[in-house]
Amino acid sequence: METQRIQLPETPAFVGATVILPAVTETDSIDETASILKESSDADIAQVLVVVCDRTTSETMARCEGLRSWFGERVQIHHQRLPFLGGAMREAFDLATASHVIMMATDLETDPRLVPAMIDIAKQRPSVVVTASRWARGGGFSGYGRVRVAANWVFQRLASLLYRTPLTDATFGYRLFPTAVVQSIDWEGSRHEFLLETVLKPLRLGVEVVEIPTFWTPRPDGESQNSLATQARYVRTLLTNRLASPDSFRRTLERNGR
Ligand SMILES: Nc1nc2c(ncn2[C@@H]2O[C@H](COP(=O)(O)OP(=O)(O)OP(=O)(O)O)[C@@H](O)[C@H]2O)c(=O)[nH]1
Ligand SMILES: [Mg+2]
Repeated sequence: METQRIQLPETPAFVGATVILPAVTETDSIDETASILKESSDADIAQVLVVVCDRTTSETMARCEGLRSWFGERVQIHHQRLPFLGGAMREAFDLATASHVIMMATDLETDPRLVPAMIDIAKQRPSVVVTASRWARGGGFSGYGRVRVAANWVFQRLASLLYRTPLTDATFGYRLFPTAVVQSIDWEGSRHEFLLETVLKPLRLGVEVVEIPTFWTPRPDGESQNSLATQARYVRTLLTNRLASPDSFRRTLERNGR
């Protein structure tokens, strides 16, 4: 058996977006997300990829089904096999069919009103990753807690130093990617540290990442699935992705040498 590393392909144009919506306990915030996306970006959304898990409540499930009233046949509800948020996103990346994929949440912490700005950048520069930053000028936090904001700032400075990047928010899981890029990378993270990995690996592979400011406000309903123990995993993700050879981030294709 021969193996071959996948080259990062070019993305010549924005053709449409796959919006990934992971859901566990959200209710009204799913409807509000849908309403904002429909109003602002309907023509650009080709696929709405909802990811649910065993812990997704029946009320949340019903709201996810209700997305069909907004987006019709474009909605696909996927029940994840791999566990946790990283597992949800990794499976969604492989199911995405549009030219670009938007990784976001259904708890309104990833402001859906930013989607048109992300797509505008993708239309002009289809090969770049667009990432939302709470630390960029014009962004910010409300209700995040002083200690958490301080710890987040220290971590962001460390990320920026280690990866030699002017980007200001490595941990926020709100990004647009060329689909071909995410499908060419060998992802590892299983929990929320995966969100960090999604900027570190593209950066080390030389993909251009541009950021736009966003303001973070806490979720209006449902519960966070992120814990302190999960956040401790971010340090390991930051270090291992810095030390590894970027070539090892590319997926391998197994080929029969016949
Ligand atoms: N399908 C699926 N969705 C998940 C899982 N864990 C979290 N999510 C969803 O992913 C989104 C972000 O998760 P949160 O737990 O709010 O994480 P976070 O916003 O990064 O962390 P906090 O700042 O603590 O809220 C939400 O829409 C969750 O419902 C999971 O294991 N499976
Ligand atoms: Mg959240």
